[in-house]
Amino acid sequence: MSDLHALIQKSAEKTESILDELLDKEAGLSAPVFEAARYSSLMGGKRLRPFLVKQSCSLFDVEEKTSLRVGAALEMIHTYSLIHDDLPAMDDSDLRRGKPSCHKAFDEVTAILAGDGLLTYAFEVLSDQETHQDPAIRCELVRELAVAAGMHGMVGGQMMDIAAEEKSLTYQDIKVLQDKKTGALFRFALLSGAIIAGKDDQIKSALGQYAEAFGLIFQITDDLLDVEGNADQMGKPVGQDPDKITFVTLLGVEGAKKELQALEKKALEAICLFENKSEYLRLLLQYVISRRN
Ligand code: GRG
Repeated sequence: MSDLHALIQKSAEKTESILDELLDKEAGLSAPVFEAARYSSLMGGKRLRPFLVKQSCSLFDVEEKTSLRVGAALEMIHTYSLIHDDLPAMDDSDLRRGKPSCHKAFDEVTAILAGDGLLTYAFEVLSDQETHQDPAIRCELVRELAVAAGMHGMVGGQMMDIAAEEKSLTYQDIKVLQDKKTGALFRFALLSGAIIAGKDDQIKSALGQYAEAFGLIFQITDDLLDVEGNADQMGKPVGQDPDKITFVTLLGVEGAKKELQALEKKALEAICLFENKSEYLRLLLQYVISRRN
């Protein structure tokens, strides 16, 4: 497992450095939006999504420059979603990763614009020929990320989450909601290597099945951390909304832990066709299950 930790750390450093390179420092009247985008993009985070892009790309020997740029574009979308989620109109959160959230460090207008800027810049990066020489592959990456991030994916899931407040949801409802809200970006990450390498539907379906289980494992762990976690390690308060229906309120702590084991088994089965090349995807499941932030 220590190998995996070192690999995640190295991949996170490379993601930080490409984000630093891609995100300009501008002078003049537009400077605050650049500063706020850099502030939120370079303030840490586990960089799990770019790591998944890297692992998916490693299965098919994709060039590192391509996987880094795809990972950076995806991280920009993730960062935009966190900036907007922290706003008073949504989660109203003053802290993110233990530091003032974007609208607290700057102001609401700048935070909204920084989120919008990161969202659109992600597609500028993906569609640039520096990302891949084949325009058909760039186009497929752009389309798949748009589907994952937009109303059919993350934005739709966030709407469902907000609209569901005070409604009683079933396990199936929560699964659909979370699959869109957090699962869709993980799915894009895991499919990215197969898209770039032009792989067939059988390969994409195997990665899709792993992604579905991975997304649920990530979310159930997140819900468990909200009950059992430590605010200092999480970098934000925990247990803020005890009335919210989550996997843990529906399954109970022990039920949720059992579900994690079943999902880990499913995910492992889905990627067995990749044999040794999927070693880190296999180890990553326990890493996510035992994470403390
Ligand atoms: C505003 C369109 C829009 C969408 C927001 C994903 C999301 C939708 C909001 C985030 C709310 C939240 C905390 C969800 C729980 C799961 C999650 C995405 C946690 C944060 O992801 P990590 O743990 O974050 O990968 P780091 O800080 O490591 O990057």
